[in-house]
Amino acid sequence: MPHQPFTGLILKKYSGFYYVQDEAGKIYECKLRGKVKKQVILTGDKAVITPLDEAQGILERVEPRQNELYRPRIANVNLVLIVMAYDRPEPVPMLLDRLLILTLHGGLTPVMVLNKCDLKASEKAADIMHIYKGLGIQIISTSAKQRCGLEQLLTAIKGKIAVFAGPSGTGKSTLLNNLAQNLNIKTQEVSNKIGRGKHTTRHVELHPLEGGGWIADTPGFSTLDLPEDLTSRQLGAYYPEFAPHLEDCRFQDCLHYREAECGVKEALESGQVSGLRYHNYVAILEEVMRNERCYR
Ligand SMILES: Nc1nc2c(ncn2[C@@H]2O[C@H](COP(=O)(O)OP(=O)(O)OP(=O)(O)O)[C@@H](O)[C@H]2O)c(=O)[nH]1
Ligand SMILES: [Mg+2]
Ligand SMILES: [Zn+2]
Repeated sequence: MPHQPFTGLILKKYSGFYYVQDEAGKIYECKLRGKVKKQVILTGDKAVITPLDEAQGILERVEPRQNELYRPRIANVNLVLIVMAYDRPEPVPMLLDRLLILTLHGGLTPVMVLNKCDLKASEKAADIMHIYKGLGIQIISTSAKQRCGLEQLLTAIKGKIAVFAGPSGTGKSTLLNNLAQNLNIKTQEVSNKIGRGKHTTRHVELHPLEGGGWIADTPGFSTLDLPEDLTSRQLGAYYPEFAPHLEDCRFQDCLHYREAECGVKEALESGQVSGLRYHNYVAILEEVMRNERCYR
């Protein structure tokens, strides 16, 4: 019987081979059809392949991608798991806000993962749970150590391509190892055969999870620099708690900064908008405005 082409997901590239997973979870080691060679093909791309046998195929072409992260270079990510810890290290709200802005500005969905729930929540972690609960962002408490909350995390990732983000030491690698206990054996065999350490280039790999969904093995954002194209006018949109108060701003283009008669600042006074969030907003706004003055 001839093998029919199908569309699968590129889990990784390695030495001229592309590892493409079909809907049933089977992975094919693929070479490129000669004519597609000039195209940039990324981990996360959806690719049409023609199987040669049960384990090998020819990559015919890639489908247009939804989006692309640059560092790491990976296509079609739609979920960012922002990992903070209950303690050790204490969460840093400013980092959290910057990661949320990077995620939302990239058109991706954030999920906050508060790991190490086996530890007593630090003051900052308690603040964060309280403040961010009202923002419409899903928050999942986990302990990679005690294997708690992992089911919920798997449910959030289901059907999605996810990357981790967050400060060092919060447990991203430990979470990945625990989630990927269900790692497709074939992928593991492949990576064992390849071995690591010989090659300095880090290849981005997507790990298929049980129940569907994939997670990348490298953090989604390698820098906390604000997006280059972020404008001061856009910033407020990434603070969803401002939205109900915008109609009380006198100026339509209010930046909620030095303007008089500002609904957001009134909400800050009355405690409806968190001081911590507002102060982060102002600090980030000033940074964006400095960049605007320098480069535009
Ligand atoms: N108590 C506790 N410790 C944890 C948990 N998860 C991870 N750790 C520990 O936290 C430390 C850092 O974990 P990693 O997984 O290396 O953290 P990471 O986020 O990958 O850090 P980077 O790779 O530096 O960004 C390790 O000593 C882990 O054993 C947890 O749920 N509870
Ligand atoms: Mg790590
Ligand atoms: Zn305002």
